[in-house]
Amino acid sequence: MKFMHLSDLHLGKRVNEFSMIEDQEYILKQILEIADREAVEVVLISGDVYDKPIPPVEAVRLLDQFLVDLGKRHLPVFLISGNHDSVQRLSFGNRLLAEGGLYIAPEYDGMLKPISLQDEYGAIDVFMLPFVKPAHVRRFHPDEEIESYTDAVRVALSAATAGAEGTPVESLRRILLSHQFVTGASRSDSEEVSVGGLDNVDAQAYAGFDYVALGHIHGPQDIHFDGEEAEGGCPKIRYCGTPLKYSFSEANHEKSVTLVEVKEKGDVEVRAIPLTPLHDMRQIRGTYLEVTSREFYRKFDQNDYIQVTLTDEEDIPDAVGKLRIIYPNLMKMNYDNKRTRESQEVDGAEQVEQKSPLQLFEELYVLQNNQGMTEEQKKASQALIETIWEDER
Ligand SMILES: [Mn+2]
Repeated sequence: MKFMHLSDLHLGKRVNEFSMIEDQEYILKQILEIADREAVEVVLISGDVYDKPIPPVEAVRLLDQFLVDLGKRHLPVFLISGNHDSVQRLSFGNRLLAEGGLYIAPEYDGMLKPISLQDEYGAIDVFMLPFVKPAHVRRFHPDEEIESYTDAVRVALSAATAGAEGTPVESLRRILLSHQFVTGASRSDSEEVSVGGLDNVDAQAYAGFDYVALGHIHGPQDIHFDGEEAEGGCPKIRYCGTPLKYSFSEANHEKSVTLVEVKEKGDVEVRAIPLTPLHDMRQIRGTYLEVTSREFYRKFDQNDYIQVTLTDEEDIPDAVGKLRIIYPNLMKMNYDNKRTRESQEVDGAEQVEQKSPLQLFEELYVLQNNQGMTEEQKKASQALIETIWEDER
């Protein structure tokens, strides 16, 4: 059976104040084309469907359209909530929607019952564990010792029951959707994982599954399972990543969807299909003259989401406004020069009182620009200071 594994759509997200909704609409269409081309049979969406617990209307519309488009293709869809979603809001109507093949994980209630699918090799049980914290799991398993996220996931999964009756355990294949930070995963800037790093789950907690479709971490990556081998081999554990770049730390990612082909027990094949965004995310650097030369910008799409790092020693007046003429989707601009590289300490009050206004101003200038004033600038400043003082008398 052929699964498509998606996660972290973050519908409704704004990146550096730019709405991503058009980019998201574009990429969801591309995902549908891939589903058609690859003859995908089941879609898994592993959390962070929306960017916010109360998503904007256009994000709700977009998800609705995407689910309708999948429904038209008669593809069963499994969807769990991530830490950005509100599990109660996202799972509204889930018992009714399940009738139509749209399975949305309800709020965690201490149980984990699978939906059973059938293919030529027998039954495949699909389990859905929405994003959980230790407190969620503790509430339903008060007798278990749950101190960490690893404990929470382990205990939650230990309550997993078998779905289809009659399929012998040794040939039963088990798929899990989960949205957690698994130990060892490499992060990027857009995840908003809680700081402190106490939220990680050891991969061993996922023993006993054939494929674990993870969400939460935004770069696509396989997770190495170093636990004791369960019967039927190690699980394949993978983050499929976001369909779009959501921070400049992801500028060099290749975004993709993950296709998972599950054959007989022990035979799971994973493939990434690259996605091409409406606007790429790109970091460029150079002097103002360099980055505004045609020779420079004709090598890529000027409509990309751009971060410019200017290396000029002197600030360019209204640089953002000017750069936006060439790069309309300029998201960020910063300087990398002597001024931004070095920081200096400010003197205490006593030393300040002994200095002349010009000396103080000169120090401020050096602090900001990491170079002294020219003689001309000194003269102009001195004249200005005298004029101001004259007025005050
Ligand atoms: Mn996320």
